[in-house]
Amino acid sequence: MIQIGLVMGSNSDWEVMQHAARQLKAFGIQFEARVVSAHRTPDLLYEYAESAETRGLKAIIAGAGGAAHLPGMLAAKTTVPVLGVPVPSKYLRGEDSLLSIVQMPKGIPVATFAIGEAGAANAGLFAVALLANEIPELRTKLNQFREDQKNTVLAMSLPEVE
Ligand code: RP5
Repeated sequence: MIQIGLVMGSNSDWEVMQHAARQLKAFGIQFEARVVSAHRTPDLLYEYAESAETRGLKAIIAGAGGAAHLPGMLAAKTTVPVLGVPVPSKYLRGEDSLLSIVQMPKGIPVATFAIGEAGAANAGLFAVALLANEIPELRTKLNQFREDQKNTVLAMSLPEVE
């Protein structure tokens, strides 16, 4: 059963949003990846958000660039948690996307992540953590991921000064 929705405003967002998909896949999470544009396919956005709960989605990761209203509009139409990822934009490097996602007025929350790849990957990891509340094996995997990451850093060395 599909647990996580991964949506983005355009296929041009995939380069960034694939980093969320990679994390979900690494943890064996079933997800669906779709292009849903807030301003170009608003009816599809409504339909997607309205059916999210009955379709069993536990969270929706939504990435968009520019005036990035996709995560906020999804959140307006469902109480399934929405994780927003600001995708870097051409002229303002995603600062516009970040501000339009993070500055939600009181009442409709969107959990907002960093601009770009790190934000997409962390949104994926956050979705895993949400699911791990109900799935102990996932919690074990997540702890192992942290352990491996720690050991990678502990094994880091720096060059000698000449
Ligand atoms: C937004 O506009 C998308 O999320 C994308 O980041 C940006 C550009 O879209 P394209 O012109 O590449 O389709 O809707």
